[in-house]
Amino acid sequence: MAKKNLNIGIVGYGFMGRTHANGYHNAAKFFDTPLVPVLKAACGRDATKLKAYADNWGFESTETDWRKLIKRADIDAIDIVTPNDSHAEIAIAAARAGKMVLCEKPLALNGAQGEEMVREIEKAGVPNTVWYNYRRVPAVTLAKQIIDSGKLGQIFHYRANFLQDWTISAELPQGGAGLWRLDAKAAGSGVTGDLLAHCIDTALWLNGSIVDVSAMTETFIKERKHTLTGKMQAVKIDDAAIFHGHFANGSLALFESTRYARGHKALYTLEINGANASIRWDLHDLHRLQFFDHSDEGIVRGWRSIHVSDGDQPYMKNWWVPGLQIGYAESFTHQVADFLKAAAAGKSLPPTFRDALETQYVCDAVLKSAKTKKWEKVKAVGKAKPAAKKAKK
Ligand code: SOE
Repeated sequence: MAKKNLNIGIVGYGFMGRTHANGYHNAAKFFDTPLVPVLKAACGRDATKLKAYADNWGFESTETDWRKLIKRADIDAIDIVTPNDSHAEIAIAAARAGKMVLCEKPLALNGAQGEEMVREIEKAGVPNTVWYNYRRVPAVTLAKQIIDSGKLGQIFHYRANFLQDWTISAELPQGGAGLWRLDAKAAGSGVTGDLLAHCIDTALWLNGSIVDVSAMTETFIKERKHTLTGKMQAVKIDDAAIFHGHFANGSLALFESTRYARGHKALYTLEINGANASIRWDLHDLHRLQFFDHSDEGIVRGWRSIHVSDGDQPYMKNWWVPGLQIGYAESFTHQVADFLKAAAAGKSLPPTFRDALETQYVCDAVLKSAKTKKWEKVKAVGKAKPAAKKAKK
């Protein structure tokens, strides 16, 4: 029997537009999904760039106005890969039009805006997900399985870093395509929403809620030329953010993110220490999971480096043969494949908008604590409403 299609309309065509399009291309080829994604339409304001993107990835049509896109009857799901300041407006309008919504991270500019998005998407009852893609790197998914099996015992510490170095030059402007991440109006915050948010999402998933934080942030370059105005303007984003805090399970949190760690391009590392065992993961070596088990016999006890490429390990039986690894791009393919399964059943895929709101609340508390120089409580996210029921007919 022919599989049903899921018609995708994507808004935006930058770096994330490429990762997602690649994911849509591959998901139903490598995974047995109940729906097959069809690249129906790509949308963006620059018609020339849009056409190049759409032609390259094989989108059937283009739109230069996202409002037109969400009105189209032939679109089932809207994928938002625009700068952060447009996520809310597009997502809410799409949900009200009955479309499924896949939204790039961070969900919103701040918690208050995220709350409105959660309210609207749950009212509409449409399947949704937020692209915190690192959950679906097989080694990270394996970490989740090991933690959930109880092998680590009581958890004492969770620490994570996300280090980059691409904004060190004072000559780098802020704002506009490619550099909107440096413009607080478009991004909401700096590394907190961009990088720390990834660390927080994974941590909430692996180790549960964070209840309070004490943070500091720094803006090293105070003024940058704005690409859109041509003028020197104050930099309002955080260039670096550091916090410590408490998880609800009693373990301690230690997090750092920066774009000023010379030599580090995208060094996302996490480590979790339990009474019986520890786990460590590093994005630069993403197909490996480091595991230390104290119950190993003394003479061979030590850190094992698990090459996550075997058929027993998450997602890997759908790829090549044991021993051959996959990479960053496939985390998006996995998210598409999982979303297709969830959507066919009328469900949202974690991290849902509500899950991503919890990350947003931690980010808010970090930014607030850096200002007040006090410990700040993280707002609690209530329980999700009953699951979305709009399955693809
Ligand atoms: C920033 O450089 C960035 O591209 C983030 O926006 C992504 O979310 C992260 O995965 C890699 O770094």
